[in-house]
Amino acid sequence: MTRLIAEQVLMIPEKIKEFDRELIEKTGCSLKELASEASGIGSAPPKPAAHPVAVIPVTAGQGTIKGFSEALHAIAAYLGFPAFITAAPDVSGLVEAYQSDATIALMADDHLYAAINLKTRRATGNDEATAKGFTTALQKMAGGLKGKAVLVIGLGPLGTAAAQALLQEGADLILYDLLREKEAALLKSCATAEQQRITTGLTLEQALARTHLIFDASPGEAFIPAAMLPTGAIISAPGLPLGLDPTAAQKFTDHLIHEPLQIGTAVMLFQALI
Ligand code: 2YJ
Repeated sequence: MTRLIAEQVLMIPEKIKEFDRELIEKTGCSLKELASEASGIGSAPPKPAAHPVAVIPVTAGQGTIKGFSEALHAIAAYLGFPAFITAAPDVSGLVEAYQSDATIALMADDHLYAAINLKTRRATGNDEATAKGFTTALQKMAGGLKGKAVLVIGLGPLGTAAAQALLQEGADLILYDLLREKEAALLKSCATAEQQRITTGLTLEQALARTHLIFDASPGEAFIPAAMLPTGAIISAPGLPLGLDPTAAQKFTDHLIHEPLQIGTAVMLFQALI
């Protein structure tokens, strides 16, 4: 995931209810239900109220992002976790999290955003959690993915994790990356049975002509015009910024999930409880 910027996260606390309402409209699932299902927590209902979450600001690298810790706090609190932002950042914040008896520490530097269960030592990363959450969202919007072709655009860590999650859901894959060698590398890393369910080497236009199910994990901005998208397109788009151009985003808004932090964070928190 590209480094977030303040404008992408500042409104999350005040818009979280509205976000959840829209998510329910589009997927039939609330954030809590979606994250619970995507995390694989199974039938045991998660009990967030019993697990305090410490959000630890991290000043390493390019430093803190205005509104980032507040956004994580708002997401955790919305899901029912007793959440707090540590008074001190970094190592002192981690000590504070332990001393406050927090179950989960949430923190991110410029390379990794992780949730760590301080009691069980289970650590979960944002890429895998985001891939799982947006795959579940796509599956809900599409009414299932088994045997259906999904185009994965952008094969960085998030797109690669998405490809794995989609294969697990039984989808067939069309892989696309501007760096074409990434398609071949990902194909090669898959088991033989899975390779038979994967298509590579198409242009973006050819790929979009073959399926209406799209997972946009690319960091490219506005390179997909409305005219390139098939009728009935359904798009899960955790990639930042959005690959669809503004007209396309408007046209497909009812079948488009695109947000910077909510779904991934929610899945990380539930995965950390397993
Ligand atoms: O605590 C803070 O405010 C900052 N240290 C947050 C940094 C947030 N990190 C990012 O946006 C990185 N892109 C995280 C990479 C996650 C990999 N998926």
